[in-house]
Amino acid sequence: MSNPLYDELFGRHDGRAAPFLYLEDGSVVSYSDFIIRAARLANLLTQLGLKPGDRVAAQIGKSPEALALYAACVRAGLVFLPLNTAYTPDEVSYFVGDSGARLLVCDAGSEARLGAVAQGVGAMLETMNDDGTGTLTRQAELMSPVFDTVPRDREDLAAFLYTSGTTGRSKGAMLTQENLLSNARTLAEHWRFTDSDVLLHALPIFHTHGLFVATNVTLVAGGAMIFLPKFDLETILKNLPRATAMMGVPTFYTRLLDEPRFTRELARHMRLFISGSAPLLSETHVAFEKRTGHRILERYGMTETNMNTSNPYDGERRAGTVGFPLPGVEIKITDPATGATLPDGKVGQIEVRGPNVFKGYWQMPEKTAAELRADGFFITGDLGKIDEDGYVHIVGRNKDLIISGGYNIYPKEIELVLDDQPGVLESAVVGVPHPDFGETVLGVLVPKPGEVPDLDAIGKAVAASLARFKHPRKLVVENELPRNTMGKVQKNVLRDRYRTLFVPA
Ligand code: MCA
Ligand code: AMP
Repeated sequence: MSNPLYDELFGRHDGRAAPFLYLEDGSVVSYSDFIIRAARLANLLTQLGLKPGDRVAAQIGKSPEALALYAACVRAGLVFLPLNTAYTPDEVSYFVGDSGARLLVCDAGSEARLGAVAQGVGAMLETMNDDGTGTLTRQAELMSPVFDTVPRDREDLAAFLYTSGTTGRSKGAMLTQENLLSNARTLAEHWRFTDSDVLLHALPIFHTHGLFVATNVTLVAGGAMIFLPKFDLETILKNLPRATAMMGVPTFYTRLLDEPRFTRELARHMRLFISGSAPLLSETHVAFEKRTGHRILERYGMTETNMNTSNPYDGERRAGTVGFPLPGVEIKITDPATGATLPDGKVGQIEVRGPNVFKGYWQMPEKTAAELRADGFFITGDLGKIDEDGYVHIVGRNKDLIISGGYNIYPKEIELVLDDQPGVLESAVVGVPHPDFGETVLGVLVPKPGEVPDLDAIGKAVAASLARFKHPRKLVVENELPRNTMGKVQKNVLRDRYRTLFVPA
């Protein structure tokens, strides 16, 4: 028996001298070197006592070793659980506890704080720093570069990715080998990736976009990546002439357009710019084409489903749309009340079915049943329509979600913290337009009668428990929240009221 995901993404590159990663310091990691690093790590993980199916949680920076840890988990049949490096120990504690992770990997600077977290749930703790050093790498160096790949079935779990929910409690999306592999193959073919491609990779590798789209597509095609720790404009400008493709969130593209040194000449060698994770404004699409001659290819996906739709490679890349369902993926628009399929042109909830759709939420059968229908269609929570030419348009969300710079933020999670603060009767958190992040977080507080909430102290309390990107950029006080006749808070009224807070009207 084989290990389809390992064999196709990594195994077939064994011994290949071709470059895989170009690093910022000028060094290059070849495929063969990468496979050896991953094999040593796989040996170590096995020696630590981890068994196929065990979860490995990793809150680590972006390095070749971090990527090798992902490959090692796939090879050893372990479930990889990457975590946003911005998460606080409180947040990490929930993910590690809920997933039952047997190993937590973090950087040495977080060891003291996360040691208690790991101990609390009986997980082992090892370190891996931003530069790839740490206890895990040190021990791995002593291991054999040969490892017997653990056989896996396509339906076996390969990864957990946590995604927040409207109730404020994050859910572990269980992704199988087949989910990841089918999508990577489809995308590589659809976007024409080959072993001549060099992808400019400036996304984080703890989310679907940077790990399963950008990295897996490169691996399937056998290409290389310019592997940058983060999106830094200067570094991007410097590296663009060496790249053939880039994937990014809309903020990448608006930041590039704000920079006069980003010219047609600089983008001349590029074959493809892809955008996703948040809506790309039509204006950005148009301005980008005017500046560079390239039409950004927008696609649409989710943590639970990987990628669902994409604009065409050869045909018209239509601004303001997310293109067509990918080969093998079905999309339908349904009535949120009845679930009945709606005709083209009508707005409803977007549902998706295909080999890309996840297996369910870890240990949450009710939530799984509520979103994943028995016939295999997943209710995305996005609202959209299909136009007369078959292009899918996303027109809104049927879920209370803010997307800031490509990061998802569920207001409920922040409201729960705000509601707990002294002097606060209730709160509402909404997303308002932001010139750099697309949307940003605004917290609206209603004081208890006769009390004046201390906004500074509230800001500190939020900072102690939630990741920085979730913090409200501003807190405002209102006497009461607007409600409809059913008593439900009208967030649209608040969004309208504050829509010019960060962008002039
Ligand atoms: C950083 N900060 C943010 C964000 N990122 N605040 C709100 N939203 C953010 N996205 C904080 C920083 O901690 C910092 O705090 C301050 O904002 C300004 O930081 P700055 O230096 O401007 O930010 P940056 O480091 O340049 O990061 C911005 C970024 C980054 C490049 C847009 O957020 C990013 O790489 N986003 C990509 C996220 C992503 O990969 N999403 C895909 C999810 P302070 O002021 O205190 O210093 S997967 C997905 O959505 C689906 C499946 C899909 O379809 O792809
Ligand atoms: P996540 O939970 O991080 O997987 O984010 C998935 C959500 O991001 C989707 O449900 C959409 O709301 C949003 N999204 C992803 N790609 C796009 C896009 N191209 N346009 C608009 N929204 C998008």
